[in-house]
Amino acid sequence: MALQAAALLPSAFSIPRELEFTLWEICCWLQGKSSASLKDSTFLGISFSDHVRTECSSALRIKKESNQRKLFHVRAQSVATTTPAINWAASDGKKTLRKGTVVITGASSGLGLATAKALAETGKWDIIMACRDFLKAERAAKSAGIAKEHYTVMHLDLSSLDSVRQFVDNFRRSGRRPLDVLVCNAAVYLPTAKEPTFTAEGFELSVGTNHLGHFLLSRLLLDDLKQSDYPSKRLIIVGSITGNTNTLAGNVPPKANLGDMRGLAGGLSGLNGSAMVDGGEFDGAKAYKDSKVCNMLTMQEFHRRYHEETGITFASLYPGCIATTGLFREHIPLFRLLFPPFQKYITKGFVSEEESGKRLAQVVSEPSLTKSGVYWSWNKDSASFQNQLSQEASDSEKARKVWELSEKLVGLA
Ligand code: NDP
Ligand code: PMR
Repeated sequence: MALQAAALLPSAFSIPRELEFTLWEICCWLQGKSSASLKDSTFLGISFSDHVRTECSSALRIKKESNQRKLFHVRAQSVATTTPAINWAASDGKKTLRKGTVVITGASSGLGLATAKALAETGKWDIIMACRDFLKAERAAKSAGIAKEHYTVMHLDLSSLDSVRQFVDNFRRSGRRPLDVLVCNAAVYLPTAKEPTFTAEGFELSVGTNHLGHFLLSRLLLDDLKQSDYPSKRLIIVGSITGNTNTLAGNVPPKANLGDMRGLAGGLSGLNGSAMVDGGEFDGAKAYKDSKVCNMLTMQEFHRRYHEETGITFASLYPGCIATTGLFREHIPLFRLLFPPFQKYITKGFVSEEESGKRLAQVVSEPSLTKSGVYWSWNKDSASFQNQLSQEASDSEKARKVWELSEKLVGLA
C-alpha cells in the first residue's frame, strides 16, 4: 500500500526521492506527541490529514498484533496521493475503495450533466465539473438534484489554451489529487455558421474547442492520471457516429474528412490558410464531424503511446443520439423541433439524456469496461459492445499526424 503524502506540499518544495520513511516510523514519531499536538502535526512541512492519522493508528494496532516489520511504506514525492485507493480494515480484513476523482468537461448540460448525476448517485465519486460558465453549472447541478457533497465546479474554457493551463494549475492546487478519470465531453456544434469563428489562439472554434482544447487538457493531466493508484484509471474522449463514415449517419453530408490535414498544419486560422482541417471551404457541420474524428484518433494514439507503460484505459464512445441536448442550440428552430421525433420514430437511434449519462458513467466506472483503445456503443437493449470505427477514424498514420500537428499548435512541441 503506497501512501504518498506530498500532495500536501507546495509545489516549490520537493523532498529528494531517496528520502523514504515507513509509515511505522512516522506513526511512532506522531505517537510520541500529545493528542493536541498530534492534531496539528506536520512532518517536513507535511501536515497529516485526519485519514492519514487514522491510517497511522490502525498501522500501530496491526503492528502490535502481528509484529510484522514495515507493513506500510511511504515514499515522499513532490506530487502524490493523500489516501491510498484501496484501504483495508484491520478488524475484518475487508478491502474498501476510496472515492474516485473524476473530471468531466462540459458538465453543465446534456451528456456531461447526466453523467455527473449518474456517478453522484453511486456515492463513489468526487466529481469535478469543468465548465466555462460557473453559475450555469452550479444551477444545473442543483436542478439535476446532485447533492453538494458529490461535486465541485471548476472553471474551464476549452476555447482558450491559457484557460486550459489555468484549470490544470487550479486542479493541482485544489488538493483533490490524484486524478483517477478524465472525461473529455464538452463540444460545440455550429451547423448554420456562414463564416468561421475562432478560439482565443485563433483556431477555428469547433476543432479548437472539441479537439485542441481537450488535446492540451488530456496531455497535461496525463501526469496526474499516471500518479493515481486507483485500480482502473481512465481517459475517455467522447466520439460520435457522425464522424464515422462506415455508418448511415456518417454518410449524411457534409461527411467528415481530414484529407491531408494541410489546414490543421496551417493552424486552422482562416487568415493564412483554411479554417478547416482538410484545407477546404469553411463548413460548420463538417468542422464538428472532423473534430470528432480527431477525438477518436487522439484516443487511439494515447492508447498506442501510453497504455502499456501507464496502465491507463483510453476509450471513446458513441452514447446514442441524444437529440434534446444543447448541442443543437445553433441549429434552425425547425431542425430542433423535428430532430427528436425523427430520431425516436424513424432511425430509432434516440436516447434520453438520462440513459446516455448512464452509458458514459459505465465507461467511467464499470469494471467490465476496462479494455483500452476501444470505441464503445450500445445496442437496442442498451448493452455495451465494442464498435468498429471507420477507416479514417482508425487510421494509425492519421492518428500520429493529428497528434504531432496538434502538439505543435498547443505549444507542447
Ligand atoms: P451540450 O451542448 O448539452 O453540452 C456540451 C457542453 O460543452 C456544455 O456543458 C457546454 O457548456 C460545454 N462547452 C461548450 N464549449 C465549451 C468551452 N469552450 N469550454 C468548456 N465547455 C464548453 O451537448 P451534448 O451533451 O449533446 O454533447 C456532449 C458530448 O456528446 C459532445 O462531445 C458531443 O460531441 C457528444 N455527442 C452528442 C450527441 C448528441 O446526440 N447530442 C451524439 C454523439 C456525441 P455550456 O453549458 O456553458 O454551453
Ligand atoms: Mg442523423 C441510423 C440513422 C441515424 C443516426 C443514428 C443518426 C444520428 N442520424 C441518422 C440518420 C440520418 N440523419 C439521416 C437518414 C438523415 C437525413 C435525413 C440525418 C440527418 C441529420 C442531420 C441534418 N442527422 C443529424 C443532423 C445533424 O445536424 C446532426 C449532426 O450531424 O450533428 C453533427 C445529426 C445527427 N444524427 C445522428 C446524431 C447522433 C446526430 C448528432 C450528431 C453528433 O453529435 O455527432
